[in-house]
This record gives sequence, C-alpha cells and structure tokens, in this order.
Amino acid sequence: MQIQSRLRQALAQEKFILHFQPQIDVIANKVVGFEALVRWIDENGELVPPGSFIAAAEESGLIVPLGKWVLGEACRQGREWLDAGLPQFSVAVNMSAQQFKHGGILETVAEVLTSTGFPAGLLELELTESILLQDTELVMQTLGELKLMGVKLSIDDFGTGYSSLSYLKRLAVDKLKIDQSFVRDLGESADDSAIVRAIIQLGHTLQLSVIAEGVETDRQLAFLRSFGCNQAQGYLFSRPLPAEDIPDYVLQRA
Ligand code: G
Ligand code: G
Ligand code: MN
Ligand code: NA
Repeated sequence: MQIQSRLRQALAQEKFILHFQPQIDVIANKVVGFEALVRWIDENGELVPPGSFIAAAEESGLIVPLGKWVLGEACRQGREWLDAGLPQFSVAVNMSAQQFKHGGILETVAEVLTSTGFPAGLLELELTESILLQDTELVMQTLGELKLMGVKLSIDDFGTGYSSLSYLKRLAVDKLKIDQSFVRDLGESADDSAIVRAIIQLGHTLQLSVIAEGVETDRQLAFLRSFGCNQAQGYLFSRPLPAEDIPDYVLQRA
C-alpha cells in the first residue's frame, strides 16, 4: 500500500503517539516545558519517526488533520499533568506550513483550548522560517490573532532559513530555537560558537527568549550558559519520552 493510504488509515484508527522531550531552564536547572514529537505506530506496531512520514503527510494534505490531532493530544496531555499536580509546564507543538495556509489554524487552536481546558499561555507553537516566509500579510495577521489568544510562538530551527531581521522585529514571536547544527560543534568550531552567541544576543535585543536544541554534552551547556542562553533541550537531559515516563522524570530531577 502507498504510504499516503497507510497514513490515512493510521489517522482514522489513531495509530499515532506523542513523545515529549524536556526543555530545561539553564539558570534554575529546572524542567520548564516539553516539545511534543509525533510517532506513527505502523502495522507491525513499530514506532516510525516523523522524519520518515511528515513529508508524505504534507504532500497528501494529511498533515492538516494529523496536525490537529497532535495539537489536541498535546493539550489533553498537558491538562492531565496539571490535574495530576505536576508543576506548570509549557507544551510545544510543531506546526507545518499547510496548517497556516489552509488549515483553519485559528479555529483549531481555539477549539482545542476550549475542549481540553489547557491554558493558552502554556501552549507554544513552533513555526519554521518557511511558514514565516509564505504570505506575509496573512501570516502576520494569523500570528497576531494567536498572540491575542495568549498562545506563545517560537521559531524552530532558527538560523537555517533566512528570516530578515526587520521581519523578525515585526513578528509577534516569543522565542528562538537555535538549530542543533550550530550547537553540535559548540566550543570546537569558532564559527559555530560565534553564530550561537550572535543568535542569543539578537534574541535578547528583541526581547525574545532563546533555547538551544540538540544539547548533548556538559561542555556545550557550559558555553550556552556563558552566552546567556535561557533554555536547553537535548540528549544531555533526555531523549523524547513517552508521556507515562514524564512524572518520574520530573520527580527524579527535582
Ligand atoms: O522526533 P524527531 O527528532 O525524529 O523529529 C524530527 C522532526 O519531525 C522534528 O524536527 C520536528 O520538526 C518534526 N515533527 C515532529 N513532530 C511533528 C508534528 O507533530 N508536526 C510536524 N509538522 N512536524 C513534526
Ligand atoms: O522539531 P525538531 O525537528 O527540531 O525536533 C528535534 C529533533 O531532534 C527530534 O527529532 C529529536 O529526536 C532530535 N534530537 C533531540 N535532541 C537531540 C540531541 O541532543 N541530539 C541529536 N542528535 N538529536 C536530537
Ligand atoms: Mn521542533
Ligand atoms: Na528544531
């Protein structure tokens, strides 16, 4: 069967699951949020990573209903953690360009927040630079409305696309996520260290918070701290975890 039909069937049968990767405040050394990352449970019960099916979901348009499911499931889970008495965590959800173009994103977000009771201020939408470059007016307006709803916005994989700086200033975003390709050789490559430092300074100048992705070593973390980076995410802290492992993870770190 074609991957598109298999994905369609998986969606109808809810054969997807979210894993959650912790985001750490590097000053307080505390978990402050989680990024939701989708996996497909295939016909053999194997977990298929998003890199193997998101592109197909985008080509077929299935990313719109799948993205809606992800958003609903992430908020439902976030609400469950709140109700279980865990500290307030933000939950970050990856957005695809199509959800912005013709996905009824405003209605979807409003509906999900109402039906789950998850606080808007704890929901963070991760946008790629490609989303921000599509139809400027429409995207600007949509982002403005999301901000009015109280939702937080971040730019994912920052530094790999080409947002102009003036554009960045006009956008209603809250946070930059430094792409892991710049973090990998932090401390080894003078160029990468300079780029990371520059992104952090740029973010802070625009009053944005900055998170580094793909942090794997104490050495990388030490550099990020010395540059004033706010948050970090990566294997140094944890791989993406199934939801049921999160309460223990949080307790063990406290
Ligand atoms: O979990 P993993 O590191 O394999 O994720 C790979 C990429 O897949 C991530 O960079 C992320 O941007 C993308 N991704 C994960 N979950 C989602 C999702 O729910 N929607 C979209 N559009 N992309 C996702
Ligand atoms: O949304 P985005 O594409 O940035 O998702 C992050 C991806 O990076 C996920 O697929 C996640 O599994 C992966 N990842 C997260 N932490 C690390 C890390 O420390 N090292 C590496 N190599 N990959 C990571
Ligand atoms: Mn992401
Ligand atoms: Na990323």
